[in-house]
Amino acid sequence: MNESLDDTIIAISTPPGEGGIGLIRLSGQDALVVAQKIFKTEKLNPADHPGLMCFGYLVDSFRDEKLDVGYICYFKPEVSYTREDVVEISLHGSPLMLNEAVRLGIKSGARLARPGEFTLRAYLHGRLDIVQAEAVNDLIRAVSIDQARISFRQVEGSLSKKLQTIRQEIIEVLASLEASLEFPEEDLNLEPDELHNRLEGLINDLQKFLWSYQQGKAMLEGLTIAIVGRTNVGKSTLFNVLLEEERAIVTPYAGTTRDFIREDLLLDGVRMKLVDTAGFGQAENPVEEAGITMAKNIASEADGLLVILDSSRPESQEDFYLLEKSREKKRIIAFNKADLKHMINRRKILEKNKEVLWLDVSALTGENIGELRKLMTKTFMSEEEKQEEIILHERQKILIEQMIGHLDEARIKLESAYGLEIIAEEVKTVLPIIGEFIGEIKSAEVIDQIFSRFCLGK
Ligand SMILES: Nc1nc2c(ncn2[C@@H]2O[C@H](COP(=O)(O)OP(=O)(O)OP(=O)(O)O)[C@@H](O)[C@H]2O)c(=O)[nH]1
Ligand SMILES: [Mg+2]
Repeated sequence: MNESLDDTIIAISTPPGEGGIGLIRLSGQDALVVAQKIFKTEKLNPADHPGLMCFGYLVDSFRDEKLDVGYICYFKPEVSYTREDVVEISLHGSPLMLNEAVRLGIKSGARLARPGEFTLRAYLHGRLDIVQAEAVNDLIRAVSIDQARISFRQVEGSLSKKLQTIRQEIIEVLASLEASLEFPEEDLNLEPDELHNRLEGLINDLQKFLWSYQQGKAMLEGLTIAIVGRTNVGKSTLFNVLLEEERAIVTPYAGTTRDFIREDLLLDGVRMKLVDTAGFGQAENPVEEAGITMAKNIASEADGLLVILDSSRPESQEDFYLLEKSREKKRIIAFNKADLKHMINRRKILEKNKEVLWLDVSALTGENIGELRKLMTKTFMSEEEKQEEIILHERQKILIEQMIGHLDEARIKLESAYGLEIIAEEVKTVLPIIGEFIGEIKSAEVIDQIFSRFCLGK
C-alpha cells in the first residue's frame, strides 16, 4: 500500500466508546468530494458555506440507505487545522456507526489517517512548528490543569516565540561580530565587555528553560520523594498521614516495613510519588536485609528525601550514616514523635548538618504536618519561582543544553582572548540547533517519534 501525504485521510476524532456525539474528520484535496458521497445535506451545500454546520444524513449510497443524522462542516485550507480542505461530520456517538462512516469514506476514496497525521500535515504545511505540535499532544494528555494551561500557551506559540527572540539576539551579536571583523580599523561598537554581557544574558535565559525542565518533569511524572530513616522512627505512620489514608502497615515493632510502597501524593497541585521504605538498622534476617538494600537504592535514585529521626530516642549511628549519605540530595529532616519526651541531641545533629531544613513533627498527633507539606512543596519543587514557560520534553532539554554549551564555550574563549572569528564561529553553531528545536530542520526520525505518540484522529 503506497500511502502518501497527498491522500485524503479520514478518521474518527472523538475518543473510542459511546458518547453523545461522534466526530469524523477528513482532510485532503478530495475531502469535500468524499464527504459528500457519504453525507447528504437537505438544503445547504457545505462547499458554499464554509464554517457553517449544515444539517443532513449519513448515507450508504451503495445501498441507497440513510444511516444516521447529523451535521457537516467544511473548512477552507486558509483556516483549517491542516491547511488542506477539511470536513468534519458530527454524528451520534455510536462506535459502530462511526466505524461504518469511516468504512464508507474509505470505499469512496479516502484512506484511514495514521495517528497524529492531521497534526503532522499541519506541521508540514507550516500551520504549527514542531514545538507547537508537541504541545498539542501534551495538552491532550495533560495530567494537571496547570500543565494543560502551559501546554495550551505553547500550542499558541509562546515557547516558539521565546526561541525566536533568542535567535534574533544571536543574529544581532553575530552581525556586530562580523562588522568588527570586516572593518577592524573602524572603531566599531562591540566592546569585549558588552559581548560578554550579551553572551551571559543568552546563557541565563536558556538556563531558565533548563531549570524549568525539572518542574516539567515533576508535572508529567511526579517527583519521587523517599521517606527514609532507621527502623521504628515512624516512617510508615508519616507516609499514611501525608496520604491521608491507612496505606502502610504500622506496628510498634522494628522492621515492620520490609518492601517499599509507592503512592501518588498531590501537593499544591503538583503530583509527587511518595515512597515508604524499610528502616535502616541491624538486619535480623535476609528479608530485612534485602529491604534495607532496596531502601538504599530508592534513596539514591529519589529526587528528594524526607529523613526521619525519632526525637524520643538518642541519636544513633544509623542516623548519622543516613545524614551523611543524603548530603547531595534535596532533603528535609523531620524530628518525629515531638509529642514524646525529647531524648535526641538535636544540636549535635544540626551542627554536623548546617543549612539543612528541619522541623519537629508528630505523625501520631498530626502536629506540624501542614507545615511539613508546605516545606516539601518549597524544597522539592524547583527553587526558581514557578516558570512561565516549561520544557516538557527531553528532546527540547538536550537541544537547550547544546545551545548553552556553545555559548558558554564562546564566553570562555572570549575571556581567554581568542580571535573574534573563532568566537563568531562558536556562536553561529547555535543557529541550526534553534532550527532543530522549532522543527525548521526536518528530521524524519524526530518527526516519526513525535507524531507516533499521538492519538488516531488528531
Ligand atoms: N508517640 C508517637 N508515636 C509514633 C509517632 N509516629 C509513629 N509512632 C509509633 O512508632 C511505631 C513505629 O511506627 P512505624 O510508622 O511503623 O515506623 P517505621 O519507621 O515505619 O518502622 P519500620 O517500618 O519498622 O522501619 C508505631 O507504634 C507508631 O504508632 C509519633 O509521632 N509519636
Ligand atoms: Mg514502616
